Amino acid sequence: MTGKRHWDGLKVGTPGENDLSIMGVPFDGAVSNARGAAEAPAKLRELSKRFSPFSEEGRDLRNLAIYDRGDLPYNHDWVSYYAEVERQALELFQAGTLPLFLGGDHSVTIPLSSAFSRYYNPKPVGMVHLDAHSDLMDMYQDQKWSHACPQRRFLEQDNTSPKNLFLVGIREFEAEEVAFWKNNPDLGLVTARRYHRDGHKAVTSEMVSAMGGLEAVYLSIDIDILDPAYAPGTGTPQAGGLSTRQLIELVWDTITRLPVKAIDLVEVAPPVDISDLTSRAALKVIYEIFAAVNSLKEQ
Ligand SMILES: [Mn+2]
Repeated sequence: MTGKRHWDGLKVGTPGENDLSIMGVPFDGAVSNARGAAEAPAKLRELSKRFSPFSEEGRDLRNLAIYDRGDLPYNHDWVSYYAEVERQALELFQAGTLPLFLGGDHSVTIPLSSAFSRYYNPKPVGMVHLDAHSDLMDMYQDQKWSHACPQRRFLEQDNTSPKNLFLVGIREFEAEEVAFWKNNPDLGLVTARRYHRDGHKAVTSEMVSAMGGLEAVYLSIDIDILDPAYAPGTGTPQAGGLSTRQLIELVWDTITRLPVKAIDLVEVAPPVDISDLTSRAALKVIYEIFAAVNSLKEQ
């Protein structure tokens, strides 16, 4: 494992003793449009040097122990790379602390959520997916491991089901995804428009009542849930999205109200960004993830 570790001001944890483990998965071989997400883990660590170890409400994060395993170096053989991602993710689940995985494009959620489902099997597991896209394609551009497919792959695990998948922020579909949604009325799918019209409280209550009975939930954050005004630097930006403020509130509610046991943040693409706006938005979300985890520790 290589990779620079910063998260300045936070306590450096060890593999056995930490509150949160970070692993970078710098893979962007599965995107359909602009590449560059492979550069996100290094960029986020670099910018973290300038982030204060206090949350936006003044919560002191200096006692939060972070163990950063670095990045899993990218190789061009998907099969062996994904097998390695899955193996290393499984090790993190076995270590018993909360992992935060930094993509990479959204295809990395395929091996990561596979490790997660396998670890908790036979207990049912859930997924909260915050994204402009539902990623429910069976195949995309002749590829089952496209970044358009992770939630279909997740639903192939035998301890998952559409009723334990909750998507928020969706505003772009392929025909097959609309058909899948209509054929699976249990699927929790909140479009960006419905989020806007029903409001944050109604949507998060719906999410908690859908998933509250589970013991383990995976939170997958695609930065393109944000409107391109907030996050222009991503492979497939889509107008009409959420604000950074709304995403931070969604992340807080998910972590503090559901049993979140894994988190990923994907699709930040520094080479197509403007003044690092997207990376900074992602880091803001990451530091509020730290704060939410810290708030649970204090309970
Ligand atoms: Mn997306």
